[in-house]
Amino acid sequence: MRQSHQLSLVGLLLFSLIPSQLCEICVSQVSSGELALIILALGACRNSEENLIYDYHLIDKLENKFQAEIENMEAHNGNPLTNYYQLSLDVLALCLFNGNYSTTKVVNYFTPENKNYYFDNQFSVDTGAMAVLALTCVKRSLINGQVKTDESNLKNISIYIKSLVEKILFEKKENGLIGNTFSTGEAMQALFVSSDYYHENDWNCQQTLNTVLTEISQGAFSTPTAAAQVLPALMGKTFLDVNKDSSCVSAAGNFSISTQEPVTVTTPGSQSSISVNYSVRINETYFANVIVPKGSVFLDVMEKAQKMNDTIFGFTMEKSSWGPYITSVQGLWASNNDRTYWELLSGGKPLSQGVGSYVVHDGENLEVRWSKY
Ligand code: B12
Repeated sequence: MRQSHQLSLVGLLLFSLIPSQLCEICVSQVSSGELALIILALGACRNSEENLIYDYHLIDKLENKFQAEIENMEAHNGNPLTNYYQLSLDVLALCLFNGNYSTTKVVNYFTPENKNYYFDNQFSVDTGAMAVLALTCVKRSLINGQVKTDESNLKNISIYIKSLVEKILFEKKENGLIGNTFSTGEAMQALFVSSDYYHENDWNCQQTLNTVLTEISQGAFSTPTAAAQVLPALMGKTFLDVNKDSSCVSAAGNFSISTQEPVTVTTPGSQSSISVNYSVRINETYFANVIVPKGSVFLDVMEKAQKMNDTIFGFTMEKSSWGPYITSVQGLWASNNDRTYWELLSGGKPLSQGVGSYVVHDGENLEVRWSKY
């Protein structure tokens, strides 16, 4: 057979395999939490898209991924493949879409003292909030009798929710934010579903909402993921509403906020370049003074330093829903099994934005530090 014929036959074969194979490949590459989010998104609208969950057996696949997370914890000192935010998304999606999960395992792994709720000894409000949503779903299924279990599991789940809600409320700031700007929307969702566990006076919802709206108008939620995470709370909705009968269009209501992107004004004669101090800290610290155009982000500084000295400032990153995530510097790779990562700091303080969004300032001391969480 001539080579061109062979090629077209191979092409035809590949083409006929593509839809199902491609989906298999995609699903095997995503993390457990990404798959859970896909299921939640597909299930949010009562239309044909919802069938994809069942046509492609996404629930079975999520059950396997959740199991892999648990096995990794057993093999690696209690550290999941990803993190507890994603394990909570897994339990939430399995619970909402009638997947199989063991209530006893949930009770064993989601104790509020578990180290995975903390990063560097700091309670992660985002993680705690997602766990409250997952545990509330499990609790409701137990009460409705959809899932059978013994009384002690139900009692423990209630105790966990109460304790996590206390920890979330403990992170409430004077201006009403809970944790930081980006965790507040998820904390609000957790507080919406757990009002039996705190007193009315413990949380001023209106104050929190007003501060979030102010932050929105200042452009804090311009990243699509940040906007997606805060939107349900602004609509008074939670992830537990995802499988309720509602058409997505009517849920949009008449909600409107105008946002203003921060404008950078360049007056004639103003500086067009700035100088920043950049350092990489492992055991010792490596310094560089870097000149970048005004308005540059942290990533521009890292790229410039890398050009100056690839051995010392060389780095890798991967795309994520929040933008570029730094995975290695000087060939030293972050690892979930060891709980290590590359922390971003300015003036010695951790940043609350990533390298792709954080705009650097003249004279600033920027640092990427090899850290444990
Ligand atoms: C778990 C987590 C981490 C873990 C990630 C490793 C792990 N074990 O999974 C650790 C503790 C290492 C971490 C580090 C950081 N994080 Co973090 N993290 C989270 C958390 C709680 C869940 C992320 C997740 O799994 N999402 C679900 C999956 C399905 O989505 P995903 O996009 O595939 O998830 C991946 C990325 O989100 C990535 N990632 C995690 N954090 C960050 C931060 C940024 C800026 C980027 C680009 C990517 C990224 O890791 C996830 C797993 O692979 C979120 C909370 C939230 N509300 O989203 C905060 C969150 C995303 N992190 C945040 C921040 C600021 C950081 C740091 C920049 C902190 C710092 N000063 O160093 C660093 C990242 C630095 C870097 N190397 O680029 C902010 C981002 C806010 C923003 N506007 O950009 C969030 C929203 C927390 C918050 N409320 O402030 N983080």
